Amino acid sequence: MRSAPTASSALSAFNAIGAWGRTRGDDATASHEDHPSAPGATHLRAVFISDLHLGTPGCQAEALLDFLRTHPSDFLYLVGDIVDGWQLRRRWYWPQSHNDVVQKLLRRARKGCRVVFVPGNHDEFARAFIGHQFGGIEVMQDAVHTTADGRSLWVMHGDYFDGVVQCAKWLAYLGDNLYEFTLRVNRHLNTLRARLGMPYWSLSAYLKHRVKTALNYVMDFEVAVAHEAKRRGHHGVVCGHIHRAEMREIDGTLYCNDGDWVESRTALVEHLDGRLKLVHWRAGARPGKSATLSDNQPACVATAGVVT
Ligand SMILES: [Mn+2]
Repeated sequence: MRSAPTASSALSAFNAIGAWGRTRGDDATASHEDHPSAPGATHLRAVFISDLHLGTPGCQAEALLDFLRTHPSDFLYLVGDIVDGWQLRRRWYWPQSHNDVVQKLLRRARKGCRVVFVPGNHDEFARAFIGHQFGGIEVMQDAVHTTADGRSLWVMHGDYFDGVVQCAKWLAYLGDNLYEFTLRVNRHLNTLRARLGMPYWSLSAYLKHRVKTALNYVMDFEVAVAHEAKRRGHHGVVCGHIHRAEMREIDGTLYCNDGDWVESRTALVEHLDGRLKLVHWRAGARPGKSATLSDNQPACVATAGVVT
């Protein structure tokens, strides 16, 4: 566990990131401009994104820039793990495209979009700035968004629930292909074990058990988050953190997870009439070509939650 950052160390982290400290003059360097009239761009009421992990090679900044350009909105919620302070401290990685994302967010705030940043565990340094603004971006512990049709959504990252759900060290989740691969490895492994006179040991059964534990964790997380939202008197909740986009009712509370921009490239959007949708941004997708997932369809079946 990390101790809470002091205001000065957090400030230097912010300054180190550089772009955050600049609130003016970013137009000059912004290579990606807003095109509100981009063909196919739909004006939305709200956009929720999280787990961008800027500052890591895994961040899909170019796809995100494409997505942001074609999804203008009145509200933009940055639901945590936007900048990966943990990784940046270990190894500096800040390409131009990551700068462009930050410039784009600042620009959006300047152009009248209400941008709210709810820090997560990877950008916990920003928690020292709760109640402050950076270039028009409001930093908040958590937020409440009221949809056009009057629903109250509690917006927070979700890492608080790690402790609640009592997750042991995180386990990797295996997709189907990898599972098939383990079955093959298992066969060879046991041929070898048999040759060495050792008893049969099922690698696949072992891994299956681990995967089941991982899936249980995701379920427990979702239920815990939804119940807390209900306890607080909200109709629903929007969170991130486990990198698993989802939208479904849990005991009468709407659970929304906006996914991530490391693996699944997903966002939650609210249309002008209050309809909520998960959007999965496809590789090379052009405006209007993104897949809009239905309300109860998981965004990524093959990839699953990784708590980071
Ligand atoms: Mn997180």
